[in-house]
Amino acid sequence: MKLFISEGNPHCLKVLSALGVTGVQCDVQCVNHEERVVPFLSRPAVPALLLPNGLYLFSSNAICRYLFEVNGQESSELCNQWLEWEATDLQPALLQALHMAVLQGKGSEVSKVLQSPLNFLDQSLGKGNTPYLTGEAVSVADIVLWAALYPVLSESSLALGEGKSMKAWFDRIAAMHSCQSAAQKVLQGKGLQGMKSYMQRQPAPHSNQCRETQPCNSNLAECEEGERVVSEEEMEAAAHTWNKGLNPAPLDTGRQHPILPQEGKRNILVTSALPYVNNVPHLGNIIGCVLSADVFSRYCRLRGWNLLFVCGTDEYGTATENKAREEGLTPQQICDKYHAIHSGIYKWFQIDFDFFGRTTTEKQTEIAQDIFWRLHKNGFLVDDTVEQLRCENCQRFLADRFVEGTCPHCSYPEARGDQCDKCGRLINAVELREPQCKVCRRTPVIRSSKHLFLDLPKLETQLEQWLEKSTSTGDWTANAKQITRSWLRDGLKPRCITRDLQWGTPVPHPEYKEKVFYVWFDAPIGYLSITANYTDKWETWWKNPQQVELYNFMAKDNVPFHSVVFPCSLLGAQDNYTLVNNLVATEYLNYEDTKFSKSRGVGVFGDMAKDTGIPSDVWRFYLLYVRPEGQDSAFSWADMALKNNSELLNNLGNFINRAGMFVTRFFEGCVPVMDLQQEDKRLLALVGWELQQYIKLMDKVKIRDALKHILNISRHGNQYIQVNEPWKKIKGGDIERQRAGTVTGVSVNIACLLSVMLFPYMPKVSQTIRDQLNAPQSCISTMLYGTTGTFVCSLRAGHRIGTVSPLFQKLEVDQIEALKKRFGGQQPEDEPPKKKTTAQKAASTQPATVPAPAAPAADAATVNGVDPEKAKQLTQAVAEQGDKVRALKTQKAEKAVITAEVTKLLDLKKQLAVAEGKSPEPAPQKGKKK
Ligand code: B3M
Ligand code: ZN
Repeated sequence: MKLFISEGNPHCLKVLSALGVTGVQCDVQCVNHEERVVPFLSRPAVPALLLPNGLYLFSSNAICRYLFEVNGQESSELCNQWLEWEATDLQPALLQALHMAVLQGKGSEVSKVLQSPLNFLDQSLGKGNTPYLTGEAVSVADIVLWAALYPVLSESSLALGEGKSMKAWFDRIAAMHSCQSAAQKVLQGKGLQGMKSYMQRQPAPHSNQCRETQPCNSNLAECEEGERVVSEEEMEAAAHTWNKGLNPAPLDTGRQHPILPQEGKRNILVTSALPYVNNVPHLGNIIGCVLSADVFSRYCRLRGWNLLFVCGTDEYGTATENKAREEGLTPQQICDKYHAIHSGIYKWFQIDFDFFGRTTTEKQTEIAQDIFWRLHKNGFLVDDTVEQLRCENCQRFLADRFVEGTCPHCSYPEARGDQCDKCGRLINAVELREPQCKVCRRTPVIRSSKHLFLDLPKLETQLEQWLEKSTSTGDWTANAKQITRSWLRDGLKPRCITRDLQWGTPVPHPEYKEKVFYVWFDAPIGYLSITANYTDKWETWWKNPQQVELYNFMAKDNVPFHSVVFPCSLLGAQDNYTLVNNLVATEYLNYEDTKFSKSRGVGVFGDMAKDTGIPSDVWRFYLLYVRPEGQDSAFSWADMALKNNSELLNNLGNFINRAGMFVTRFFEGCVPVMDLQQEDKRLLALVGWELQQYIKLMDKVKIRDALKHILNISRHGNQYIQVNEPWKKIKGGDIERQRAGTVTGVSVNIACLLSVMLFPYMPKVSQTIRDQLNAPQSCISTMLYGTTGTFVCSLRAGHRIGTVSPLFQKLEVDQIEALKKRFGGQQPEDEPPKKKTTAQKAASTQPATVPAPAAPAADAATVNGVDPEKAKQLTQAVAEQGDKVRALKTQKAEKAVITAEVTKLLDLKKQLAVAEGKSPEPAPQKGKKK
């Protein structure tokens, strides 16, 4: 028997799960989506099962049923009924939902499409009161439904699966090992994104699908753009609000430093992960923390909340020492140099910190040592002796990634200090045979050294209680919750907080005089010390959980340190610290179809963005438009040009410019009198609704989703202008001219509203619009109204606007091509490609999500099996896969997942060896590497 599957195909998830659960013996072959496995079918059909007698099954439910039957489990009538329901009722809705989420970026609207089938499932499970759909044991119906729903229910950003019974059922099946590994195999750990290429090949679902299964009512968003039905009541309410005008008590925009918590106000403390000082941040780093935190901070200030936004460079640690060695400077000089570079970059990106500090300050020493002594006094530190490798030549202890040697298990000569890339086993650096210092290649010696450990097991219960509260009352992104859960699930172990280094905060304990704090113990304390360098009253923020709401922004690899380790330090120190209430973690941003890499010169780094000639606001817009919110995403030049030209220029800019130009040309620069008709009121209601969605999403830090609602407003506006043709009506009789006036007046007010909504995303453009409209300062109070925000007339009849000019410029194809070439990672022609050290490779932090290239095929470029082009690709793939493996470990992913990725890595290495003309097996002797 042979089962044919294709990657990213949700139906294959069903059959692979069924295969795993039943344990039926069967070969599995992965093919392209287009592969014609079943020769007599007019269209390709995957999955397909070739039976021993040469016949085929090619519908996923039939295959699953067959596998269960082979295993002696005939399906019951109830079971068949569920399978029918899945195929006829659930599948069309799922197809529509996946289409929206995967291809249209409308993840936030998926719940409308799936609500009714999910409710049905939940209720049925609730009524049945059995663990599985058909009783006490798992049946083919459970597997089929689980697999069908897995892509959407496991994606927590879609916010589905609220039904308790359904959730319990789903988790029960998800816990089965065979289902997990099937999901990993099909979606490759990429979530919905893993289905993209499959979805692109599917016919678009009927757009009126959701109409049929579930009629839209006015509380629901449109199923398609512009289709939202607005009720009479909504229209009247919108017109009423509009007429009320702006609240005379405007938002106080002046910021008085130092900002301190205020009684009776919402006091929000925002941090973004402290960027490592020893590197220039790339776009992925920028969107992951500082830019996201900036947008949210700007939004909160618009809402009138009292907010402090702090950040700074993370300056201590081995990486800084190494950089100093590389550049021939002292660590302090490196920090000074790069701190200035970071500041410059963030300034250019208009990151509006209240304070941007650094971790190498006296306050840092003071506060870190205070926390240390408290932990010590409270009995949360334990000591232990650790054997470590020390290079006497370099005079330092070697961190795992700075040592290499022969694997004690498989004798692979290039094993790293933490793991062997050949056999995949984890290694303790001191177990390596013939270890070498990677810097000088001498042999290090084993030294034992006493270290201090934070007793996490002792703090675990306290931590869990606090987590329970924080995650249920605050906004934690799904990945943050999941990563934290998996750390706790594996049980906490004591963590070493000291290091044998010089460049760090000194450990004050007399027995550990020579040591410094480990960076991940020290760095988060930076948030406190940076605030302390901003104001003496820093404790009013950091020791004030009753009054302060803390938001931490970061990329997902930083999560465990912010959700487990640092909170444990603070809990153990027992000084009423403010702990994180909202943990906002992004996924990864890739660069085109690869990842950012300094060493390969791939990608745009913070300092280069300004040299592209593209304005900072446009950079911000695009990065926020593709913000890896809920799933990985990619920066793409072509897409950036497309979004600039379609969304900014043709949609947003065009609308705002037209509105202003009509006032200038037809009404001598003064806002005309507006006499609202049904059609105008309908637009006010639509705009008001989009504004409310924007606010709802922003309140939940769904920054990317909220941006789409701004663009929806200008789309409504453009349509409104297009239908009403004020440029024609202005030439007509009185009634027509008045109509032109109303349309112009309403439009220019929408433009004004847009300027405010844009403020968090594009601060300069926002200001430019308000300048062009000569808008009153009070207009930025729009979001102060209640909790939902309202759209009011802020530019009244008679208001004189300023000079209107275009806001955006087209990005031309050749311009983009040139930029793409410049940042694409091509080595300059005259310079031979540099061979990277493994340390450099290991230093790049973003895990890749790039699929490994297919096995090398002999082609014209291949000479004696040596294929330089392929080798280049594979070198990259190996580096990326290596990073991926490391990242999974950092995130403490499932062992099976890690093993699968390690297997891939080893396979890629073999392919690379072949492409380089070497033997795929590691060389028998070590020592050749340099
Ligand atoms: N510097 C890691 C990073 O930038 C680290 C963050 C510290 S936050 C306290 O990914
Ligand atoms: Zn050395």
